[in-house]
Amino acid sequence: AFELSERTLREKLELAWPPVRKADTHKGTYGHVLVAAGSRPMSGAGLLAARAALRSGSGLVSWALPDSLLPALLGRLPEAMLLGMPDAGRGDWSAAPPETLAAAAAGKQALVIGPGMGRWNKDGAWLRTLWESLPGSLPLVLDADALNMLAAAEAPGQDAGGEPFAAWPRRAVPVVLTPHPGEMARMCGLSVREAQRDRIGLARRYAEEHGVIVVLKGARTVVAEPGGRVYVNVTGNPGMATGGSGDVLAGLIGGLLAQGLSPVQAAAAGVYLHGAAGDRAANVRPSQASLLAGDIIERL
Ligand code: NPW
Ligand code: AMP
Ligand code: MG
Repeated sequence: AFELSERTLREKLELAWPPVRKADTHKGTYGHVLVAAGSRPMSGAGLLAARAALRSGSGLVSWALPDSLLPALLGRLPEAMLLGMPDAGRGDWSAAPPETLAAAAAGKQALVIGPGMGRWNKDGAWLRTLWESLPGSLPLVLDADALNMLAAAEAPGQDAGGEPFAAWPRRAVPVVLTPHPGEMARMCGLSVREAQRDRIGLARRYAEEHGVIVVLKGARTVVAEPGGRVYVNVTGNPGMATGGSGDVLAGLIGGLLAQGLSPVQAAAAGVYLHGAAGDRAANVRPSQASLLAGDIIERL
């Protein structure tokens, strides 16, 4: 496994680093990311993901959220555009057809799905329908409740088109999955203990078998790509063990994808930057405990 450093980003991942903006560019140059996130009790997850996508440098950010939450959120993130999804007044995603979200993704360069969405879909069929409705060339980040839908599709007796995730049609651009160990355990039918035993091996096998980029989070986050290459992150600190940190990472990776980074470049650069920003936010050891997820965004 390669240690994730700026040198690795440049030399192994062939990323122009540090990123530099050319003078003759405009917001259209830097991509438009759609963030599908948040529900009534977890609208903050959507705010964090969309704000992190903006801080990543993407040109435009749209945030799709349940329609009845819109009035309360107007003005909370003026830089983002809000897209209300049908919600029958419930403030959740249970009445939002996946086809409606797919239509909203037209013309976007990346889509982030999952932070704070909630767990209304018990068999993964919602995500499977979305999967079929989106162009295969659209880069995706699946996080949090989108990963729970993948896990649900795997569970015996469930039905997401009758197939486990490994049998879903491959996309032209590999998807980025960002599980924490609890989500990884659910996706693999393991206990958290088992999932943590061989993090590099598990992430590598999952990436290979499913043709996806796996970001297995936690202290020393592992990034694995199909073909066997693995990167281990060295930035970050336990101050980041706080609600919303992962929602920030998902938005950040989505924003990097929208700017044209490849899935593995966006995942690796996102993980590295997220940890480095978390280190700046914690700054000195005693203040780690007070770190908020929003502080990570402000240090990007
Ligand atoms: P345990 O029991 O704590 O040791 P869930 P969630 C395990 C949204 N949020 N190492 C953990 O283990 C998210 O986006 C909204 C080892 C437990 O078993 C989701 O939509 C916020 N184990 C939703 O909430 C802020 C680890 O995983 C399980 C681990 C639910 O997401 C908060 C817990 O995971 C949140 O982001 C590790 N490093 N990390 C908002 N402000 O709106 C986790 N586990 O049940 O998937 O719950 O991660 O809170
Ligand atoms: P989530 O559980 O989805 O909110 O994601 C938590 C985020 O914080 C991930 O990016 C983790 O890698 C990061 N994180 C959590 N705990 C630690 C830790 N002890 N050291 C470094 N990073 C951490
Ligand atoms: Mg999370």
